[in-house]
Amino acid sequence: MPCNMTRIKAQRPDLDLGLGPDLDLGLDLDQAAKRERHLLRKSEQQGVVKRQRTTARTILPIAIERNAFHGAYVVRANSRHAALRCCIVFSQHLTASFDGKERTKRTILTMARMTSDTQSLPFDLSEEVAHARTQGRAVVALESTIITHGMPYPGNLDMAQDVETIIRDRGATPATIAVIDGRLKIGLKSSQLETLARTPDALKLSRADLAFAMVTGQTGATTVAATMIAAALADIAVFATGGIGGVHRGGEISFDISADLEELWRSDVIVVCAGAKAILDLPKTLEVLETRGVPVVTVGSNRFPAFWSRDSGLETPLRLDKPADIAAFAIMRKRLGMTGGMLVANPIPKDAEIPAEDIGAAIEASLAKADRHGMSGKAVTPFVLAEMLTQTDGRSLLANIALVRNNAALAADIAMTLADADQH
Ligand code: PSU
Ligand code: MN
Repeated sequence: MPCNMTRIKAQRPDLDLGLGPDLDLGLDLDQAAKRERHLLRKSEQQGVVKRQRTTARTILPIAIERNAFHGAYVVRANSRHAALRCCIVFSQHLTASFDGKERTKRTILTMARMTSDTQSLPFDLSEEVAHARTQGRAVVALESTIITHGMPYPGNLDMAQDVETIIRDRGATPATIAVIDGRLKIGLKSSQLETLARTPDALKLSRADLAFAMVTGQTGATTVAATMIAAALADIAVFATGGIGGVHRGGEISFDISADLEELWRSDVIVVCAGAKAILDLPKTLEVLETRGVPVVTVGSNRFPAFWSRDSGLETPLRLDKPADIAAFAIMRKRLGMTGGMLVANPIPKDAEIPAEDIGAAIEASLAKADRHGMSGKAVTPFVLAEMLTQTDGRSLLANIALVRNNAALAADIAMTLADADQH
């Protein structure tokens, strides 16, 4: 979106809007205007391709969203300069679409606060994601631990690429999240995705160590918990994964309870999964979610699914069958002022499932082996998943891929409905 300096000046009174002296946007308009003019001149001299590049880096990492889901306009910027662009475009947008002065005031104050808070956000939006934001398009977050610690190469890469394609085909934009060389990435370029899929020693990052990887400049994959944190930070409302972590069998003795559960009640993200893995203690997992007030909604079934199998033998706490109903549920929670995420359980497609009676022995054997090897902490889940692959002769992997694809499609549909609701 090229910027016209004359218009900036003309628009400046809109930023005041009779709000009085308490509003200090803290922006050096003249300085930013000079820089903007310089960039535009430079990019014009360098031709169209270069111009796009400049645009993407300097202007696109901003987003102005009329975000009903978050109850207010949200302004994102990765620099002071971009923040200024935000304010300008935003003010044009405001005059076009709003007349309620109170709302306008609140919005501008929020904007001003965010402008100073977000001078340098510690994450990078991929060009694709940044572009989607400026267009108000739906974005779906994807985790990366499933790539580095959940499946072997090259199946993991195929899965990761497929899932992104499925999301794009449904009109939404995928944002695979990971930390690369200390930078939190919201959306990966295909070359980055490929490199990550081939990095078996990437860290497995959860709430405890996300920031650690960033300050030590390391590369790591985000679990459900860390992906939720990143998605919430980047205002991505929907996230697709395979299965969440939960209370492990024997958790009452080992105290092994995934940080995913804690995050589900903390971060405002809708997590679409195929239930929790049957290697866990599912009744206890549901109890924790119930205690923490996390809605658990199964799609199209009265039974909570168990990842590889459609039926865990447990009743689902809640059931909704349509993406639009799930979106409406999330919006109503927001309107009631509720924070925290929700879990959408999407049973694996029938033709891909491994019935519970077929997989039970493999689970027992894998858990016993983890025990014999004295596995603990974050190593448990990757170990058991890898062991399941051997125990089922690769069948668990095929099922895993099928269910992630299925979840990506549903997440995209939910995100599209939410984005649509935001436009109205
Ligand atoms: N489900 C999969 N494969 C995985 C995981 C889940 O099919 O690799 C990962 C997710 O990233 C999840 C993590 O957040 O395992 C949970 O690990 P833990 O149990 O250590 O919290
Ligand atoms: Mn654990």
